Amino acid sequence: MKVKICLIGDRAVGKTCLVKRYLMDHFSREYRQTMGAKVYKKVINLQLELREKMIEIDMTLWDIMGNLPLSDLTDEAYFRGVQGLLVVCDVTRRSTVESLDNWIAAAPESVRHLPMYIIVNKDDLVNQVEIDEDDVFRLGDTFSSPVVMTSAKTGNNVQQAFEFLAKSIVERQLGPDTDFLTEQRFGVLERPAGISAKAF
Ligand SMILES: Nc1nc2c(ncn2[C@@H]2O[C@H](COP(=O)(O)OP(=O)(O)OP(=O)(O)O)[C@@H](O)[C@H]2O)c(=O)[nH]1
Ligand SMILES: [Mg+2]
Repeated sequence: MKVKICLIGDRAVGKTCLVKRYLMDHFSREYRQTMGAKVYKKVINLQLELREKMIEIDMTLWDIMGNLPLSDLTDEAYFRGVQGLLVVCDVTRRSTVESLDNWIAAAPESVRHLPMYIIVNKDDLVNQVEIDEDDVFRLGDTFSSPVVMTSAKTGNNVQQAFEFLAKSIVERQLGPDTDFLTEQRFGVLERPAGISAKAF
């Protein structure tokens, strides 16, 4: 199954570093601003616990530059076919949290209702933290989305962030597991006497 994910959020919050940590298990201190958008690919096998099956995902990651004029976000090209968003802010800069609203508001209407995770990155910089736990909970409520604290530097929660989102997308695409529901229904119904299992 193909999955397209876009990363958005202010400049220098760590979008490119998160992608590089996930894809190459690599981190660089050097800041090189992304120009426009950069597209990455990765094929993974995702275990879908509820369905007890493994699925191959052909993942495309769109790493979009942070100091893009927000009006450019309405540009169809970035979001064409997107199925989920990682909206990234920086735990050491409160302004990057405050601008999450603007990023989400600037995305096309259809995109705003897709599965989304709020990523609070740079969790390793414990002495420079500008947002507290309450802010994190509030973020989740405001955007009705899971919030994940990550560090591209240490790798903390990075793989989880990408793969939890991928799982939400896949579950949404696959819809209810009808086999599972059927099994459950057979389990709870009393089978009337004289009727074969097949006919039932
Ligand atoms: N300590 C620490 N530094 C980080 C982390 N993630 C990124 N950085 C640093 O933050 C700076 C910006 O990282 P990038 O990944 O280039 O940021 P970006 O969001 O892609 O920025 P734009 O391309 O301008 O939108 C770099 O100097 C990184 O080394 C992290 O988790 N911890
Ligand atoms: Mg970048």
